[in-house]
Amino acid sequence: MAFELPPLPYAKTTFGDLISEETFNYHHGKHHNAYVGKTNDAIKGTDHEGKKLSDIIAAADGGLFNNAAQVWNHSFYWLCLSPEKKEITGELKDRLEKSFGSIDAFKAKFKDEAVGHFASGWAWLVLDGGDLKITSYHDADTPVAHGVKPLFTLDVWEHAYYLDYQNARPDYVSALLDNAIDWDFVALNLDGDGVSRADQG
Ligand code: MN3
Repeated sequence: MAFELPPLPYAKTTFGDLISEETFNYHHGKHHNAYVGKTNDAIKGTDHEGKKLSDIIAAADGGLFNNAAQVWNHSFYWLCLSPEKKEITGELKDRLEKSFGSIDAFKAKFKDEAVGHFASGWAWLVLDGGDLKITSYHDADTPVAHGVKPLFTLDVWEHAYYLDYQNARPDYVSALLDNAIDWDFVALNLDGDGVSRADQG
């Protein structure tokens, strides 16, 4: 069965100035949708047809890897966002404080990684072994291909923020980190396998 563009888990108009409806129209409706279409085109009639998205990411390289990884990364990213401001609580709060010193210090370090990442890519909070780590990967690259558990991501490709923030990536990262992250979803990933949240097939 072909992969599908997953519906957004909220209405496109609910983020106000943080993420505009126009950004969702392009980012979800055109960019993410194009990665889905190109992945389906690339696997048609090959051994990859019928496989899970995560298994294709693990096995593929080149264009198929890039498109399949972008399908997964975007599906995961939408789940990390919330139109309602949420607080970091419970076990996630405890572990972030233990790993980074405080919630403010975690956010500052994540922002440094996301803003400092050169050109296109993704900033991530992952579980590596038992340790919480902040990292980033270039272009389409994804924790799915690196054996670490994804907990949270921000898309730092220009298409994620240019319509709303122009070239001001720091403003996009700060605005979302402080106002638009579903920390309940992030906390859920501490116990789940992470990858399955956005897998298909
Ligand atoms: Mn994107």
